[in-house]
Amino acid sequence: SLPVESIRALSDLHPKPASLRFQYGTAGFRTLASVLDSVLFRVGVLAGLRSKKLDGKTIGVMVTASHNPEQDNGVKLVDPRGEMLDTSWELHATALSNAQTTDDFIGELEKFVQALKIDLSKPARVVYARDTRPSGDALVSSLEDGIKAIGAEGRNVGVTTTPVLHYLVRAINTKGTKESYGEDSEEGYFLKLATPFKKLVSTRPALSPLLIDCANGVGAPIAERLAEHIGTSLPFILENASITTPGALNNACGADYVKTSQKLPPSLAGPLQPSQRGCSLDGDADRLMYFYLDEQSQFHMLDGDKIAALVSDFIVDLVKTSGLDSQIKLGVVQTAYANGASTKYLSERLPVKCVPTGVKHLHHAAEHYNIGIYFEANGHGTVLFSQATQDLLQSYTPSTPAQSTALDHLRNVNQLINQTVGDALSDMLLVEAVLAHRAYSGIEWDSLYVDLPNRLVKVVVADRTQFKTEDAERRLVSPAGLQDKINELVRRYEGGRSFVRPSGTEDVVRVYAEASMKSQTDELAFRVAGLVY
Ligand code: 16G
Ligand code: ZN
Repeated sequence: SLPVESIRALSDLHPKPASLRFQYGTAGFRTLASVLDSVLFRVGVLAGLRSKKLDGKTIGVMVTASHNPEQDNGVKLVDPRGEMLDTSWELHATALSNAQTTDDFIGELEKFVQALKIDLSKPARVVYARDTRPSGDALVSSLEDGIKAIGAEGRNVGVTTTPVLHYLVRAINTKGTKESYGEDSEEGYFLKLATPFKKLVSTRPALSPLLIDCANGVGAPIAERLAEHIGTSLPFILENASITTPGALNNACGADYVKTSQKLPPSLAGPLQPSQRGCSLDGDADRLMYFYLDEQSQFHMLDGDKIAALVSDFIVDLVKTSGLDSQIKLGVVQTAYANGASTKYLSERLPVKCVPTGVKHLHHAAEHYNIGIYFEANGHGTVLFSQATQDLLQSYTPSTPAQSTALDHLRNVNQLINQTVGDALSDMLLVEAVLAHRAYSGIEWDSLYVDLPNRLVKVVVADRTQFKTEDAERRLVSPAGLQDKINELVRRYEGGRSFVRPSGTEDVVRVYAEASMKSQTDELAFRVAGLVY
């Protein structure tokens, strides 16, 4: 039965603030760090129960608020294969976090254990980590109390990136099996990335140094250690690496800043030379944006859609050259935020599917292909190779030297990619490897297609739950009649497209618009926003 006494004693140390309602959303729980203590404790208990439910498999817990301001924090659970928490458990997490008193919490737990038939005699294992936020240390202590209360075994990884934690969960759970993912240590992670990268670029002319904007977050120390493993094959120049300066995290820098403002972080105006490649990580290093300055020092952004185009082309070519194109079906997954020009470009080359926002939707859709490529425009993405495809890559015997080289490259690409979740550092090495093979500079990569001007606007509304969508968020079904009005507006703009959806992470409604001309795009976005307000 439940260790009620230990849960009660420890739960009393982590009371839920009255009048607050928490929700496990697309990014787990995320809000002001100062109100998260009880949530962390309860997530510790829940992680233990999830592990017991899955026969003692190790569950991951990541304490981070990604690109949010420094005073926020958050927490999300990672399932045994290194993937997002199963959707059905999101509701359980929300329910447990909102129990008002310790008694209510224990009552909810008892109901929950019974309903899900959780065998409490099973072992429980939890591995956890946090980003560099100053609030992280105390929140991890609260989490540890929860892990202890349920009698689970905890492993603290300390300060690391979200993708490293996902990697570790998969590595721990596949240890000693034929699907082994590598050593279950940060060292194992660096080797997983560095070894295939060095092989991929070894026959290519040396890459020029890459400037990396670390958002003053955990990407900085991890990139620094990755650099030691990468060596001279790709020199890193780390910028915005001040992880102890109060208020610096994600402040006017990082991947989200670059994507939303479509500008170079002011701190990079000096360090980034014309024609040099640069990229930005977000606060937990699971998003990546590229950019460069042209000869006129004009800023150009290469977002998740451009990464998808670059990577898809490369993989399509390798599959064809290796002689495996009849056996490997590729596909790309995007969301409604994908630039229309990228969707057009990709659709001319391979199947493209559109799904609702959020990694879990993209990830699951990508699993339907032998090789599934997914990137959100915001820079979060990865490439999934099905197990059968990985086996095929191992067993296939090429019949020409060209096939053999392409096969080697495919094997290395498969190794290099962190397939558990979007990983800015893994994606960055993948991009660099493709650029080396294509002999592309930023300009050539950028010219694969020309982005349509686009604009994103946030609207604060009385009740965002009134906004309901269908067709992968491209159409509103509620409030009634609103979509018709949007359609009518969109028709008046050349190349116009616009959609409205409630945010899953903020109490706002988002409006996206694109059109052939910049001024028209802004006008369309604001007029649609006017309809929503
Ligand atoms: C979260 C999602 C991200 C999505 C974003 C949308 C994960 C791990 N992250 O950050 O994929 O793009 O939310 O936010 O799923 P929004 O709903 O506020 O627009
Ligand atoms: Zn992130």
